[in-house]
Amino acid sequence: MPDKKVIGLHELYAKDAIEADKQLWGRTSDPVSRRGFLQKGALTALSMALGSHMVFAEHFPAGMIPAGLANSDLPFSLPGKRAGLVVLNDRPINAETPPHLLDDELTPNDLFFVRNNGIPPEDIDVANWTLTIEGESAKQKKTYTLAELKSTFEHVTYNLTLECGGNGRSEFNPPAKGNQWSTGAVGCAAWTGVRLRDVLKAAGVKSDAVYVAYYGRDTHLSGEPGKVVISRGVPIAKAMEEESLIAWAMNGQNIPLLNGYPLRLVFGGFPASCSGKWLSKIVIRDRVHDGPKMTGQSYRVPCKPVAPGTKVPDDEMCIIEKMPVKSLITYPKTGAMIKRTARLPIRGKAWTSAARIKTVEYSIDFGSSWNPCNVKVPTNRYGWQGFFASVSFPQTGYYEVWVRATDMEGDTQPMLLPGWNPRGYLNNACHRIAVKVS
Ligand SMILES: Nc1nc2c(c(=O)[nH]1)N[C@H]1C(S)=C(S)[C@@H](COP(=O)(O)O)O[C@H]1N2
Ligand SMILES: [Mo]
Repeated sequence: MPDKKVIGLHELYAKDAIEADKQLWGRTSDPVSRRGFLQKGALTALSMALGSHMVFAEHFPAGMIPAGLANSDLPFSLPGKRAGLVVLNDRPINAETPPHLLDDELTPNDLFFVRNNGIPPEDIDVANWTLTIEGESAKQKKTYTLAELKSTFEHVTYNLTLECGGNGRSEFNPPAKGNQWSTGAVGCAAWTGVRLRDVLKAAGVKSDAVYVAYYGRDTHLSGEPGKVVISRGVPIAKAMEEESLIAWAMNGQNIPLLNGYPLRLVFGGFPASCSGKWLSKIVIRDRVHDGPKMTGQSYRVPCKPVAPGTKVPDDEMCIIEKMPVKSLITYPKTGAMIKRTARLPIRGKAWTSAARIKTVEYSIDFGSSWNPCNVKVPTNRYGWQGFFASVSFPQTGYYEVWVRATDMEGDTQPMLLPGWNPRGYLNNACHRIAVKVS
């Protein structure tokens, strides 16, 4: 087990002063005027994070965050989100979570990445929010208010990982157009709602049903009223899985506005683009859905591998369904420094669309040899799994810690970039961090 007292950087960034005080000093005190002693574990973590020993630690004001750890001073104003997210774009809003801020077992709502294709709805009237089920393959059309939805169907909660299909795009060469996500278009939350299949069954699913798709209440960037921003879907079998949700809560709270308040779909294991936000309509289709961003090259990869830079005609592009196995090192941050004699605790998350993660391994010799990590048991399928290990280094110098996850299907992560594709999807190459040992 990792040392419980080793405090993740995210926790230092995350908590308010009083909370940070408790974490660092083991007691509550006035954050500005009181002083106390850093606990040994906290000091180790701090020193590691700072890259050197904190001299005069006993004089460091309780609750204050060391300047060496302070994030940028840029004003940060995404509603419901915390400083530390990296904003790629503000119209539409796109923001990703740096790896060290994904260290929590479940991603806090205010750190969950945002991928918007349009503008979130304004003036949401929750009391009058409705969800309609219809489509060629629906036996009848049904409309529910939020209250009706909540009182009609069984409530369930699952830990579900959402990852944008374009996560990791920034590494592809030749580059792909679109948001240049590095590693942070991913998060895992406990989602509460009703099962999509219960709601579909209540409307009645005809035997010719092929696809289930969504419409949301966000507005197109053009401002054109009624113009659909994005309308994607999943094959009927995916819609019928027990973990496929229509959710109104995330980690026990309302879903943040930017993540789809008050209602969204959540499908673990599929590209997050299938998980429609600000959900207002579900259609049961008798064909593969053909809404905006479902056709052409969107969220598709070449059906057969192509050479980097190849132009691929639409009819040779296949819809992305299952997301590949992947992992992230969430502690320490890249650039960590450590003494030769110390062991470096590492932690991270691994996820897959398969039943679960089988193994996670780390390498300190650029993939020549691999050592096992301890992997936590998932609460349910599609919830990410924490892993940890304690790493020692044979001599001083520069190292990289690489991590590789393998799932129950036997699929594993490539060390180098996987297949190039025109839109830059599905990069599940091993995550790596730099470590300096002195
Ligand atoms: N209505 C609507 N739903 C949407 C989107 C959107 O722009 N509008 N973006 C999709 C994409 S591409 C992704 S990756 C996920 C992102 O979910 P998040 O912003 O909650 O992280 O939402 C999906 N659902
Ligand atoms: Mo996405």
